[in-house]
Amino acid sequence: MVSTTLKTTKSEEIFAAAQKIMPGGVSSPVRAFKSVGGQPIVFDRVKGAYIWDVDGNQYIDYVGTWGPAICGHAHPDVIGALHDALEKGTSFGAPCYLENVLAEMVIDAVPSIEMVRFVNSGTEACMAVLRLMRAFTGREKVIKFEGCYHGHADMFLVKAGSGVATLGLPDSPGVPKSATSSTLTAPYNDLEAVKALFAENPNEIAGVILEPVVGNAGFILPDAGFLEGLREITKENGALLVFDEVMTGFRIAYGGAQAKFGITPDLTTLGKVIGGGLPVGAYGGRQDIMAMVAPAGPVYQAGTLSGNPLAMTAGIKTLELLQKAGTYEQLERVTKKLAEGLLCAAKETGHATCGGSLSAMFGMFLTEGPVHNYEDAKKSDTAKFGKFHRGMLERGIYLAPSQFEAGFTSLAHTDEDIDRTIAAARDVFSSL
Ligand code: HOZ
Repeated sequence: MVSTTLKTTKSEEIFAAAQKIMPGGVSSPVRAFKSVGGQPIVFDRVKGAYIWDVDGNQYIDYVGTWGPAICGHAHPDVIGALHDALEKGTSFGAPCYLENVLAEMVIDAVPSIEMVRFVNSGTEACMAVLRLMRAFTGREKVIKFEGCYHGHADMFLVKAGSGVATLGLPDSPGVPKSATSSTLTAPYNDLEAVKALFAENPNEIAGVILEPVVGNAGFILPDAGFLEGLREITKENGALLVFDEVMTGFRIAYGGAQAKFGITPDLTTLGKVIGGGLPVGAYGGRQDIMAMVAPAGPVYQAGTLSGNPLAMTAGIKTLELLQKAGTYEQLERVTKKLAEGLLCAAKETGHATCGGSLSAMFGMFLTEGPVHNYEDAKKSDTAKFGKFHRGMLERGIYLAPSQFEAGFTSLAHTDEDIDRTIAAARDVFSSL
């Protein structure tokens, strides 16, 4: 679909050149816009709640670099701290006091985390946590949920969300059967399916990993009792419960979804917000489990850039900003207003829709709903979503280019931004 009102000549030129030198023209699949049609815009700069593309168009941003920009893009305090840190060097590959500072902040905030290891991405954190789950329990099998995404490591590319769901890909070629033969799957929000897997695999399941609020199959909330049920079932079976809070950590609440819902897993993975926009991941949890990680214990995991001083600096400053009074109330209020406004705009113009928000995360499916799991999410009208996405882009609103990704707000989004977004949605829905 070619845009009629948006001038994107430079974006088109750059993306055409990119496609000749990088697979699909991108460094990560979803941003290529393949599922929504049209070409991606090429970013020039970001600030607060806004993006400017290389053609000079301005957009209100609801992707927030896929989660990290919770304080708004290029927050002056984060940029200032980074300037100072840059003067001291860009990478140490050696212990650095900033790691202690961020580790203590994470341990203070996240109920399950007594010790933490920093890595460079959410994918790395999930890979490492799986090895640790297996080492600690002496068991190989793991349960994940359909549509949940835990990075692109072999063992997790089974019925995965995010780009795999967006592009409608089968489980990826190149992943050996042996890598996924121990990965069991269940529908999200289905405790009976989880109980059945434990019954069929007695004393073989190391643990259950999930997004406590799903963001990678679109925005899906856990049903009442689901997280509690998983906590009970894993305990009863001597298995570990792992929350992948790469998206939800410091976003759903300062202590993550586990603090919001009052359910404490054994281990947690983090990313995005704790890096303040620089590449970071982390995994942490019970001290007796984390003590198995090398060099304290035998479970190997390493990284040259792990604990990088710039990433630690951006993370520390971002968490400091989030600690200010009223932060999460503001995020909750603005996001609720946005989600309710979008749903209302769709319904009043005759489009089936469902969705909602929690703190600074939101989503809308173009189906009657309700959506409790990935099968429900797949009933969405993705062709209509593509048209909606393009219409919003043409009106200066940048949404995740996939029906199967959650949306993110920030402290920089104003009521005026939200009003403009809802008005644009009403206009687009009226035209569909
Ligand atoms: N994991 C990101 C979305 N959940 C990837 C986005 C991208 O492909 O750019």
